[in-house]
Amino acid sequence: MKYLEFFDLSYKPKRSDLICLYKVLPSKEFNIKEASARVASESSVGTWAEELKTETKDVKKRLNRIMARVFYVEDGYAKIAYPIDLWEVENFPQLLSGICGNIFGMKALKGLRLEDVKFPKKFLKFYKGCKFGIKGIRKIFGIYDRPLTATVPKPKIGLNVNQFCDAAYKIWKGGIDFVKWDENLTSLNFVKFYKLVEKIHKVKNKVEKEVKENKQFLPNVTSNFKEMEKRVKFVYDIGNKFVMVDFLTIGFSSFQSIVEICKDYDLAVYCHRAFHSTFTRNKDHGISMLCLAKFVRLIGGDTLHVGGMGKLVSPKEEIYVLANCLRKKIFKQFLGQDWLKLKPTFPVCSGGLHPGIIPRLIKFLGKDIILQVGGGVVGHPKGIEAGAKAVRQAIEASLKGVDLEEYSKNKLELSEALKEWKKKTFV
Ligand code: CAP
Ligand code: MG
Repeated sequence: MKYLEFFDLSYKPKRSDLICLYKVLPSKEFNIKEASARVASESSVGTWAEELKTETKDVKKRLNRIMARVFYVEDGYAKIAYPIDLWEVENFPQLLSGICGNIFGMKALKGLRLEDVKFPKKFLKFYKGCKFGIKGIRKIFGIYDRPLTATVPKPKIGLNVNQFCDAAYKIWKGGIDFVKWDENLTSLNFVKFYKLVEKIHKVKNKVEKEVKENKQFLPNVTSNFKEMEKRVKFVYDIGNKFVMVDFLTIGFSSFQSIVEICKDYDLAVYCHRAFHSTFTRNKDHGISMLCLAKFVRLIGGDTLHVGGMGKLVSPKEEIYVLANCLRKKIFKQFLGQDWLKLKPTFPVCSGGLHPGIIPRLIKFLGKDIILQVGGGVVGHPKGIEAGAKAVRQAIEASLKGVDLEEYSKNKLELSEALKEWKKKTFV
């Protein structure tokens, strides 16, 4: 087949087609029509050799039915429609091998970025999204009127079981809802996974009795698949309600399977996005964070990091789009998406957060967010418990619409935090 056969601006996508939006940067020998046609060809049924000896009449008929087609190009963007029969819907890795595969290495392009994917009903019916999501997680805590909070007992690696649990006790005591593992904390010779889960579970029970508030912890089960299965079962047996995974570094095959296992165990899946910046950051080549947010909501992550305008690159408008994609039933930006019955996934704001940053996040995202404040709690000048209290005070002030300085007048923890990090603006 000739490349330009994959370019058809008269094609009207079927409701059953999967649609991709690509930013296409042709190499200098090609124009966007030639380059985008190559993308549609190489990501579906085509190749460089035009006359294949295998293309009998029967094969040609089939190719015509399942080939991708460029149906829109404008301002360097191309929309490509992929017929549903090109996909083994139940097999998420196969989808990525198509729409995120060879095409990113083609010499006909100097850059290619997958900006958005719009899933047809057949995908939503199979994957069904998350089991808990915003409503389910709020129900576990019995907290409905404010953002939830999380803290990683920093340093991200370095505390042994007792030291981690000691920090966890203070974090919970001061008022934080979740104690979270860090993305690269799994099981090390001085902090074994099973020991830590066992011990922190006891600490959680102790604190809950003392403060009469529900507390949860997010054990990072990231590992090879067989070990992840064991860790998930262990967390379930101990009676915890959550697991955490680095959904990208475990790979989509494991992510898809771990989510299914967690649904069976009635466990909520907290998704950390470590690894994403290797390919989301470059605006001229890679895959957008919006695509990853759609993949997580579709497959069934109960929460997802969306950025926090702190120490890591996360433009305000991107956070807003990601939060909309995760929370709205009808997502209208970019290609849009009607999520049908899939539950909203909880957006997590994190990365260099401290009480001084909290009001602006609540102002533009509202209360249905989880605020992860690590260093901003564990580094508080008056101690960890004070750090946790300062976060809760900053949330109270934000929800009441009261200026932080004003609100901190009779709140030592908040005023100390503001003093400590007032100058801390991340460039
Ligand atoms: C934040 C964090 C998170 C980042 C992830 C860290 O700690 O635990 O992993 O927020 O980035 O290790 O840096 P601090 P993102 O609160 O101490 O900054 O949320 O953008 O996915
Ligand atoms: Mg971290």
